[in-house]
Amino acid sequence: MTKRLLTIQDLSCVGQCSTTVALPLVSACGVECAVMPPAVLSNHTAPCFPEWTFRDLTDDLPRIEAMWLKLGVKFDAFYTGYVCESHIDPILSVMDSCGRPGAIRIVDPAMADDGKLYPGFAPDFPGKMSRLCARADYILPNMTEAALLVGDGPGTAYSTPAEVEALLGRLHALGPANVVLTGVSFSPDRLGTAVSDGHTVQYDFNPRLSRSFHGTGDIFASVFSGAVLRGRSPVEAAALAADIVCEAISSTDPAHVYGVSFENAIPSLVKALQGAS
Ligand code: PXL
Repeated sequence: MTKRLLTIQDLSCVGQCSTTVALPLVSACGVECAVMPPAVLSNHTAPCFPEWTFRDLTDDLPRIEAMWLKLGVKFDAFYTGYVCESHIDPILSVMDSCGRPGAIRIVDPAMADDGKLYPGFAPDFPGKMSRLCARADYILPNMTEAALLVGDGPGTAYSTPAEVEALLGRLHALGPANVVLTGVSFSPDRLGTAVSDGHTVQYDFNPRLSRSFHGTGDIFASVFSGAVLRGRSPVEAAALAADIVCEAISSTDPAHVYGVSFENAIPSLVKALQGAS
């Protein structure tokens, strides 16, 4: 039976991030993707868009959950991304009430990148996000998010295996069963992931691309989530997600400034998971 995943992250109408990335990519993995957008924005908040509208839907979340309980709607997995403080308790509630037995919780603590919190998040927000991370089967922080979650400065560099593995240990201490850390690099020409189950750390690297784009974390998290639900191991899922991010970046026209043309990588993604369980 096709697995059903609920993604909980904003709906940015334009910008190729969050829900507009998760829906097509999770679907391309062969997994049903339901959505619960806790906020609607005109566009994302990265510097290429100096302004945005924001409609908060916090009050709708318990009503949606109550209707799903009434209708008996259940999910095999939850995947959360960019959310605000007021969304965290409603998210924990829907995870507790609407999961099938053994439902997987994947938390992308999307709140920062390149040494900075995203606009609009207060300096204490990482402490709030750690409440979601504590209850996760998988957390998928980038380096900036990982530093903030453990209480280090956002620009802290972890550039040796010993430093990365100490960081992973501190992330596990927050409570998640598995940590998938992105943006790991021990040499200028390679960038990759570290996947830790609390006992073993496995690394995967790709050549570093000279261009960086907004929204790559959402592509990574969406493909990782879909691939895990299709039976891939966490290490395989992280490697596939990184490959799809690289293909998407390489195929994006440099004039396309606000996101990544991930659509170009969908055929490879479908092919990679063909015949998966
Ligand atoms: O890609 C993360 C993200 C999601 N949603 C919104 C954002 C960002 C990053 O800036 O602004 C609204």
